[in-house]
Amino acid sequence: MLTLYTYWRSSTSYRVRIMLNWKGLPYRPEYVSLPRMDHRAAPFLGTNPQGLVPALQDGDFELAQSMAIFEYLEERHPSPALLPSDIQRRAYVRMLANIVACDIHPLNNVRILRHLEQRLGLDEAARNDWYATWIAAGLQAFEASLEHWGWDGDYCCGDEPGIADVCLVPQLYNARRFGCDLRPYPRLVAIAQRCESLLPFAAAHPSTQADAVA
Ligand SMILES: N[C@@H](CCC(=O)N[C@@H](CS)C(=O)NCC(=O)O)C(=O)O
Repeated sequence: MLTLYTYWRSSTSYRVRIMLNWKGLPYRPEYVSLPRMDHRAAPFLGTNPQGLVPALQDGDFELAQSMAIFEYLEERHPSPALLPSDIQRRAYVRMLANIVACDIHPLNNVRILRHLEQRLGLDEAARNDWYATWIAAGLQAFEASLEHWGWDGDYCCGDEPGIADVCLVPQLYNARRFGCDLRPYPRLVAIAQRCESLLPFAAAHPSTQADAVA
């Protein structure tokens, strides 16, 4: 049985919950509260010394970083796949996923926002402006890329969701949470809506997690 160290509102944990559900892999959730700073204390630091969720335990093997967890799960449990079979399509969906994983999420993570407020003295309005700026830059790039490369279908690449969709949906959840305007991204919103109607995505939604706080 797999163990997932997760926090309901963590978008990177949300990614891994979707991956596990998509592949039909049962797991035991181990809840790590970010507001309580559980991620910076024992015992969690014994699992991931970087002090960030998610982390996955498979037997006595522990792994952190959602995208590394993705590659591990995809290789270990190739079917149902989250990568297309065609090499160029595989590269394409990784490119889209990296817009979120490398160019949006790291700039807007909790520790960055906390640093802006507590060390650099930004007020809430300035912090939200920072957040919205990097969300907009990334989502614009994602939306424009779908148009530029012209892949069609119901999802980011064709008619099956994949790793790009797995990254997109939690990022849009975060954007909504922070009140970002999503009207400039009609393709992204439509794709996410389709994904959210699928059980593996719905069952991974933050609001359905046992550690969710109203
Ligand atoms: N690149 C990492 C990022 C992990 C990460 O930053 N997780 C966030 C939650 S979404 C976290 O633990 N934040 C705690 C903090 O910033 O103090 C991944 O993809 O797993």
